Amino acid sequence: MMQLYYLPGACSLAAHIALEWAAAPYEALGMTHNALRSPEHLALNPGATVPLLRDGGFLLTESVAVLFYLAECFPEVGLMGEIPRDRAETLRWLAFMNSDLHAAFKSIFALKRLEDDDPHAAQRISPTTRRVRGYLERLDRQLAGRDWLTGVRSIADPYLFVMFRWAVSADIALDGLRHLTAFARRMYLDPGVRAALFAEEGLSL
Ligand SMILES: N[C@@H](CCC(=O)N[C@@H](CS)C(=O)NCC(=O)O)C(=O)O
Repeated sequence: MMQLYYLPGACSLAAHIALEWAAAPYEALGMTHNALRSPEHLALNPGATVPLLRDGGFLLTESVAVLFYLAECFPEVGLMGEIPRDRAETLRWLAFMNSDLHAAFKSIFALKRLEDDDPHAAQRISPTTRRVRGYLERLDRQLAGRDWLTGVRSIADPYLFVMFRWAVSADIALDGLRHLTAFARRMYLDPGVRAALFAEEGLSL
């Protein structure tokens, strides 16, 4: 049985949802920041990050790789796309979110942690916040007329859902992003999403 190591609400939530969508037999192991840095865990996962997926002797990190692996292991669920162009679209949006949006959120959250002690931190948040808002506008435009980011449900969707939740927790203005907020509402009603959220945060909505 696969094991997913996660931090509640972190990027690992995307893999958690993908496991639910795949109806895969799996075990979700909730971690803490300290537990990730324990010597036993560092021996498995020297980067001390989630998601970490364990499949027998195979240990895999990096959200995009973990999501891709899950889509490949459960091809009947069709979470990657059928034809090369659909699969490329899935990777296009995953790459955009992982390298641009996720990275920008990381700086916002790091600056917010400094905000109380460092007067410059607050000033440095605004440009990154504007950049994130621009990325979200791009995602919103892509979702116009589509229920899912690429047009069909894929592993890009749970990643987008995590990015949406981070936007809410980072107080990014979401006004006017009606396609994105409608997408998030649909995701909150999805049984797989609800199961993963319930396991991670005890949220039933
Ligand atoms: N490039 C990695 C980044 C993973 C990452 O930064 N994960 C964060 C949570 S979203 C983490 O594990 N942080 C460790 C910690 O906060 O202690 C990926 O895309 O999976």
